[in-house]
Amino acid sequence: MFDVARIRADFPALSCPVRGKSLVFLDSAASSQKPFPVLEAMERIYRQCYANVHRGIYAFSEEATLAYENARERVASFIHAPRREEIVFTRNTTEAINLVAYSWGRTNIRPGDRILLTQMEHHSNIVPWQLLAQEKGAELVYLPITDDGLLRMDLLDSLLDERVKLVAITMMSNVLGTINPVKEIVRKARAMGAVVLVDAAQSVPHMPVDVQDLDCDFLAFSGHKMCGPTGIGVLYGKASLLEAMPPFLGGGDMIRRVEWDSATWNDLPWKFEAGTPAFVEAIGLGAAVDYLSGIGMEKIAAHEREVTAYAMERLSALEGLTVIGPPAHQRGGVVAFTFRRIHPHDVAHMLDMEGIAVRAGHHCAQPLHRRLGLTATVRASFYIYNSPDEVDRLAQALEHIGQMLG
Ligand code: C6P
Repeated sequence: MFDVARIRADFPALSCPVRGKSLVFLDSAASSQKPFPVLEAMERIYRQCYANVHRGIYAFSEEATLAYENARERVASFIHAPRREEIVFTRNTTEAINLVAYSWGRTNIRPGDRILLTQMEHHSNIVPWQLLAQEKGAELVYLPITDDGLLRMDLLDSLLDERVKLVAITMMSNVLGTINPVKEIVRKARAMGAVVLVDAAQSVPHMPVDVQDLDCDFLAFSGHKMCGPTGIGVLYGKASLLEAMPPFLGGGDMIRRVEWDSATWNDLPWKFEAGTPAFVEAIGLGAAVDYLSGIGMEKIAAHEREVTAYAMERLSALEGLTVIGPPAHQRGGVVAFTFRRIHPHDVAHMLDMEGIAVRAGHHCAQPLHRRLGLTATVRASFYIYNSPDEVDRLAQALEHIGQMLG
């Protein structure tokens, strides 16, 4: 039994009234709320042992360093990374993908090479590759989607030829909710000698993810979407690849020895962590990982499937409402839709008046919206603390908006 009421009690922000109503927070795909254990873990460092990490030969610094490296260990085991050195802390998914584009990409991509993406990528998994392709004379190729937002897997083999050096795909779309067959894509791509990066911004927070089982080369995600703080993200990379890559940023902590005109690099993962890291945030992420593991990722995924299926049923029944993307059994907790001819921003604004927070716009996926013949959608996204009652509140509010606007 998934006890939503008990989980909600862990999230102080959820009991803050909004516009005189109880809050219905349906925008966790943008960023999730934070539970007490995460807030407390960060406060403990600031109050009890705050000092810079990897630098001080004194108790506070040693304790903070230990907590920071311990958070790395917990993140590694959360995604089943074989070695903790394969976990590089970044600011977010976007920075993790850019790190690979700058460091691996600039070393390995040559004129005429191809980078294979899909039509459902977030801008963070498009623009870094555009910059790289423009600089290197490489070409971007997109695996098309069907009208219901599934990947055209029937076209994969024909697009995956020896020119493709990198495949960069999202595990779950932030707009369609589609969960992609990443393991199969990785197997085919690796058989062709391509390196695979998985954008796991929407999957790691919501379902079990095992990098060894996927066998991907890189995987990127953000702490703030999984109950952790902002300013901390993760790049998982296979050690053999990370070892061979040049640094991304230069500065303190990432070096072994510095001469006037040259330097040598620190070991993994610190080679990629220049400057004072966001160590308090990393410690908060470690607490978030413990919190989610305590509930169980299988249970979280099952709960979100249930709420999403209910939301699709309730919303699809509303006159003039069109949900985009695949059926509930092929998606995670994201439901984007259009409602009559009402502008998505107006829908979101009117829902806000009822204390319901949703996102409206292109959700950082303009090419995908264009492919669907849309400029914007309204998006409700669900997490551990959302209940079917909140779906009812959303459906009732939409019905009311429909009646008001005719
Ligand atoms: N999507 C959304 O509302 P950052 O901003 O770096 O933490 O995450 C970027 C990102 C990358 N890939 C996918 C699939 C994503 O969904 C996101 C973030 C948020 O959908 C904010 S635009």
